[in-house]
Amino acid sequence: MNRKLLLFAITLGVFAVLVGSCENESEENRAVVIVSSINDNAPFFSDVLDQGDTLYVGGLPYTLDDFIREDWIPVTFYNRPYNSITVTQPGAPLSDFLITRYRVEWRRVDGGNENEVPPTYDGATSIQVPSNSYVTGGILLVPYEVKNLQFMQDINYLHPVSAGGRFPDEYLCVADITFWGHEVGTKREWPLSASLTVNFADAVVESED
Ligand SMILES: [Ca+2]
Repeated sequence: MNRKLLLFAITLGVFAVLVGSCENESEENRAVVIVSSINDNAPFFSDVLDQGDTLYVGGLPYTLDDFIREDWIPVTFYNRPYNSITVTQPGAPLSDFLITRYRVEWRRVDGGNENEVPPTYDGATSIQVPSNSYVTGGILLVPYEVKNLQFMQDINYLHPVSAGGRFPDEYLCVADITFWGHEVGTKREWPLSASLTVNFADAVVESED
């Protein structure tokens, strides 16, 4: 094989690899699903303790009606049909996408103790997003047990700074959320991610008697 023929053969080989790669990508990406919005495009305030209807009686905290509220947030997904070679009509069953699970990971952004964040949480869901559609689902962001952790209790109204607690204080955090799902009719999982600012504090809404 002379030099020119060898170069031509190498060029053909590279071209074949490139075409093969493109075909593989189009096979794997008939739809592009994104997180269009999370918590209606707003940061989330997490109340670590709900004081109920009565905050104080006779100058003392009235705790019998206090309770912890779990936090749920809306997440909107958008499924955009996508491929460059194979034509798939919007609305075709193969383009529908099913969100099946998610993971919430936390980090402090206020310079505070980086270990004082909620533990990583894995949730399951089943949110089907038809092709060329927006769908909003709800996910559990902060489970009950998180607000029972000592560092969370330290910032509720029962633990003021004057008594050795940290109230009023707040923890500024970011929740990094990864969703996984797959096209309906396939098993190949795809991740998509979003982040949300979450501030933990105690919202005391009633003045002392
Ligand atoms: Ca109360």
